[in-house]
Parts: sequence; structure tokens; C-alpha cells
Amino acid sequence: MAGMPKMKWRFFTMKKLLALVLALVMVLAATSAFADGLLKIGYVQVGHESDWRMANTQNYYDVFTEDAGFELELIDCDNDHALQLAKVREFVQKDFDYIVIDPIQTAGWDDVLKEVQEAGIPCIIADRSVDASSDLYTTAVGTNMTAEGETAGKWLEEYLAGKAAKILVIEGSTGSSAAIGRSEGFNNIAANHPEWEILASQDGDFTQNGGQAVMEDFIKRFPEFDVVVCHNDNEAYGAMDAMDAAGIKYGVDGKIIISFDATKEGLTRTLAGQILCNVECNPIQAVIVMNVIKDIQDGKEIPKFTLVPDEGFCAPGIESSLVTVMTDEVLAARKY
Ligand code: GYE
Repeated sequence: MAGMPKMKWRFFTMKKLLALVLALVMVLAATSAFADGLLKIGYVQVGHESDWRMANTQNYYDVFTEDAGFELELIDCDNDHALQLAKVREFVQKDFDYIVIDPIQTAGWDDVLKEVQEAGIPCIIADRSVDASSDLYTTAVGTNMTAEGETAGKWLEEYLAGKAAKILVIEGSTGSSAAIGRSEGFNNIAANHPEWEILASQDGDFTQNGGQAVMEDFIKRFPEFDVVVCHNDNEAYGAMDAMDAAGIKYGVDGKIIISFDATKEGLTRTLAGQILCNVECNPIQAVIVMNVIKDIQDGKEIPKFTLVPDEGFCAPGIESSLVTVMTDEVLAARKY
């Protein structure tokens, strides 16, 4: 009988220990986001409208991995501004560590940026820009879209060398900084050329179908034209399809096609002499965003804007002091 109380005591301790372990497991589960030490990154992506966009999305998945210390939630906003705002608010509610915004449009950001700021969450504007005070976000990373438009204009200036030209423009999505900047840059150069006539400028929404539809309409309305400026490669493919169907020649001895992005497929068509000038816009931006985040984590001073550099390319056989002439090597080096 002497052993009984001992047994009881042991049993009691066991129960207590089990309860303690259980409680610990529950606490750990509830705080796993902290326990695993991963930084929660919310990225509101524009959509999936182009090859550029797909490469940009893939780049974020490749860089923001758990091994690198991140938990990434990337939302494809399908070009829907209201959805993009709602998703940013959701990230705020879930108390993410960082919010990265690739703004579909420049307008309409003030309120939501203030909310992110009030929540104390660092906010990075990536790729495209917003029409809001830079006091409302932590920092921005992206290319200079106006400079891209100017490169296209300057290349045309060099190529035409004083010849007159009738120009058609297939714009990117209306209200996006990419479309606004590229138009502005190209128009800055066109303003110096009274012999250039911009016949029309229409939204092709950065998609191949959009580019094709706009080009089909242009072909009906403008029997005579010399140049088609497409705000991205996918629009250029659509424009080519429309011209193929109408029996219109393009390339070194046909209509001049200018494009932006310089993706693998875009540069393939530049090397083939179908697109005469292709101005690069680099979608590989995630490492730059990650480094900015690391600097913020380390308490370092960060610049308000980090430029992603890009260059221009032209078809073989064209001499240019402004852009790189395409070669097999350049194409082989292109990853996206
Ligand atoms: O040029 C286009 C994409 O924002 C720079 O968006 C980006 C643009 C890119 O859909 O292909």
C-alpha cells in the first residue's frame, strides 16, 4: 500500500506534463509565422497579360523562397484596380511584414497607401509607378518608361534620317505608367519632327489579342502608314498577325515595327528582322526588391527610388549608335 500515493503523484505529474506540452504545441502553432522566422511578403501583381508579366511573376517565385527566408503571397489581380486595392487591404489586415504593389494604374492610390502607412507596414512600389506623393510609400523600384519611349523615338529619328513617316501607335493599358511614360517619351522626340505624322494612338491593353484587334481596325482606317509603335512585344505579335492576314509586309523592306520589352520571343523576331527596334524593359526585378527589403531589415538608409536599367536592340543590318544590333549571342543570353 505504501506505493500508492507515489503512483498517484506520478500519474498527476504525467497529466500535468502532457497538458503543458499540449499548451506549448498550441502556442507554437499559433505563432508559427514568427517561430519559422519567415518574412511575410504580399505582392499584388498586375495580372498575366503578357510574356513580360509572366517572367516577372516567375522571378518573384524564384527569389522570394522559404530558403531565402520569405513567405510570399502573390496575387494575380487580372488588371482589376478595385481588386488590387482590396487585396492590399487584406494584406494590411493579415499584418504582413512587407507589401509590394505593382500598380495597374497610376491613379487612385492615396487612401490605401495611407492605410498601409498607418499600419506601419513598409510598402514598396515595384515596376510601374503611382501618381501619389512619395511620402506615402517607403520606396520604389522600376524602369524609366519615359526614357524607354525616348529611346524608341531617337532610334526612329536615326533610322529615318529626315524622311517623312506616318505613324500608328498601339498603346499599353490606359492609365498605366508604362503606357503613359512610353507615349510621353516617344512624343517628346516626335515633337521635333514636323515630317512625322502620328495618325492614331489606341489602347491594345498589352495583350496579343488587343494588339491584333487595334491593328485590324487601323488597317481599315489608314490605308497608308509607315511605322507601327507597339507598347509591348505581345501587342506587336498581334499587329503582325493582323498584317499577315491583310498581306501587308513588315520588316527591313516593309512597315517599320517598333516594340518594347525585348523578351526572348520579341528578340527572336528582332533578330529575324521583323521587329526593327525593340526597347528593353527588364522584368527581373525581384532580387532588387529583396535587397531593398534586406536593407530595411538591417536598418540601413534606402533610396526613394532604385532604377532597373535597360537598353535597346535593333535588327541585324541596321547601323545604330543608340541601340545594340541583335546577334545570336545576345539572343542566347536572354533568359525570359
Ligand atoms: O511592358 C508589359 C506588361 O509594366 C513594364 O506591363 C510593364 C509592362 C510591360 O504587361 O508587357
